[in-house]
Amino acid sequence: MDQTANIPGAAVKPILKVLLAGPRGFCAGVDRAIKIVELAIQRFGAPVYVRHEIVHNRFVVEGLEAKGAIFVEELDEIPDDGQPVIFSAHGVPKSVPAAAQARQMLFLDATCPLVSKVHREAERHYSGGSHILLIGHAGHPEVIGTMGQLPEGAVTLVEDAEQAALVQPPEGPLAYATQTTLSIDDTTAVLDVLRARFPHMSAPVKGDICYATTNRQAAVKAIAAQCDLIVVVGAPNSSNSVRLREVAERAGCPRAVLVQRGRDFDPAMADGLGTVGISAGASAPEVLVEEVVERLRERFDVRIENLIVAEETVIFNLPRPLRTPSAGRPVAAAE
Ligand code: 0CH
Ligand code: SF4
Repeated sequence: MDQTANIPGAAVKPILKVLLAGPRGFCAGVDRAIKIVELAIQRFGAPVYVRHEIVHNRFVVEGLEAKGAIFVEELDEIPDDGQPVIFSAHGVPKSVPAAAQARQMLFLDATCPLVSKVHREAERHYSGGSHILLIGHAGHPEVIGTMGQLPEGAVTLVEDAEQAALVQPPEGPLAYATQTTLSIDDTTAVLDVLRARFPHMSAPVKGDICYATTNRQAAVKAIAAQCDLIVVVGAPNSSNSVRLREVAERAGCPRAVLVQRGRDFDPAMADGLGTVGISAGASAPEVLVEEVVERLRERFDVRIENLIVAEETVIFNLPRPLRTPSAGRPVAAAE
């Protein structure tokens, strides 16, 4: 019962069902990457440099800046002050640790182990003589990192089904790899075209789209048909978050929006609606989901329900130099 119902003069808020998609928000790779920055600041003192946003979320980045992290896009922005640099969760081309080593910089690699797995598999196929078709989005740091595991010309980027129909890889064996955060349905469409053209193309052992991407998209699909509006909490440069918004609309929700946090969301958007769904990208903290719910409470008598399609128990080890409380300063700490 709405608490304002018995207060004379108080407006009665309309009831709004809010359906929370689960899993949503932080994945194990994001959790690990943020912990690496926090522990590095504790271990080495501020500043700790981070190459690229550790994950694509301003709130996370600003929180780490307040603790002593300095974010840069390239290593040449970092002075030779002996402080460590951390590579973001999205992965880096091989040239980046090589440049760090050449400058005798102390570095820690926060690349998600599932992105590193894609790197290793691409290398394995390449050393077996295959040309690699990489399905992904041009310019995304994960794509730059994966392409940069191999020499120039060893990988051809395929962005969509149209490009899949036109791509002309060199003669000889082929293998494919993908970005970890793609739309499962879009990737299936691209692969259908590629497989029809190149039936002998080798595939990743278990698929490259990660468990977190898979589960978050499945959860959004599960709520989509019941929702009049879906709010995805995430950043516009967060590939997996942008995909969740698209998945929501394609799965039958009439409208889906991407918002960074509560203050960017206008709750009037839900006027006249019965059910609003909420999800969050893998780089969006739960506190930002709570902000959106609070904005809805300003205007509605919110009734929360959860729809959880999978339990997640994945945890990744920290890089070795950060596993023990004080192992001293490593020279180079890639892992
Ligand atoms: O979804 P993208 O790859 O843009 O990255 P994010 O939003 O920082 O989420 C974490 C995934 C990092 C690498 O898979
Ligand atoms: Fe790793 Fe997947 Fe999370 Fe990316 S989205 S950091 S690949 S678990």
